[in-house]
Parts: sequence; structure tokens; C-alpha cells
Amino acid sequence: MRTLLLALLLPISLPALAQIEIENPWSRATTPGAKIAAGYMTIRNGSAAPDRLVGASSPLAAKVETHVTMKDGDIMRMREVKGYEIPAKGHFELKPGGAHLMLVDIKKPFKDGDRIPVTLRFEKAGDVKTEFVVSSGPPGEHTKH
Ligand SMILES: [Cu+2]
Repeated sequence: MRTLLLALLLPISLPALAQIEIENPWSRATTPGAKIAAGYMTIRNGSAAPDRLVGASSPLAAKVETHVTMKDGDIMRMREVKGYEIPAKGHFELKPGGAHLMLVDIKKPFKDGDRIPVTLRFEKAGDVKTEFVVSSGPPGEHTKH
């Protein structure tokens, strides 16, 4: 009887914690000797209030910065920004050519299939741990070479 009760209670108590959800976290495989790597994902905010990604860290990088890509004439440049706003009941996408996490001074090359632990720090939701899966392209696009 006690087991049955627990089984009924668990599914009800879990979703309330998941205000922030990370979808498809991935990082591009690096070339030998590369010191930086980019991380991408979609951040979903299930809360009725906006939140903000204010920082990130990884045991495999000296630091993790929040970057955006800007077009400067014909040249694409990256710039560090003070985090990203995640709209209430909405999402924010980090993708190639746009916003990305920049892992600086990586401790080893990122190889296809590696998992890179990253802790994301949100203003309201606090720390959210995720794992970037290293791949040569966005998830689901492996066959389009
Ligand atoms: Cu960058």
C-alpha cells in the first residue's frame, strides 16, 4: 500500500521544479589545439515570469562566457554580453551564427560523442546542470553533409 501511494505522489511533485528546461544541448567538435568551443541549446521557461541566464561554468573550461554573433559589414564578430533574457512561458535559442556559450581555455579537445558538463546560472531558477553532447553539427542534422 505504501509503495502504491509513493508511486502516485511522485509524478505530481516533480513538474513544479522544472521551470527551466534545456533542450538539445550540444557543442561542436573542436580541431586539435583549439582553445575555445561553442555550446548551443534551447532554453525553455515554463514560469509566468521572465528569467535570465546570468552565467555558466564547466569543469572542462577555465571559464564560460555568454556571446552573441553580430554582423559587422561582411564580417561576423562575436561579442560577450551580460547573459540572455528568457521570456515568460517562452524560449531562447542558442544556435550557430547567433547566441552561444563560449567555453574558453578548454582542458582537452571535444570529440564527437563526448559529454561536457555545464552548470547554467539563472537569476531566478538558480543553478541548472546540463551536459553538452559533442557533435559535428546540430542534433538531427547528422545526415545533411
Ligand atoms: Cu563566442
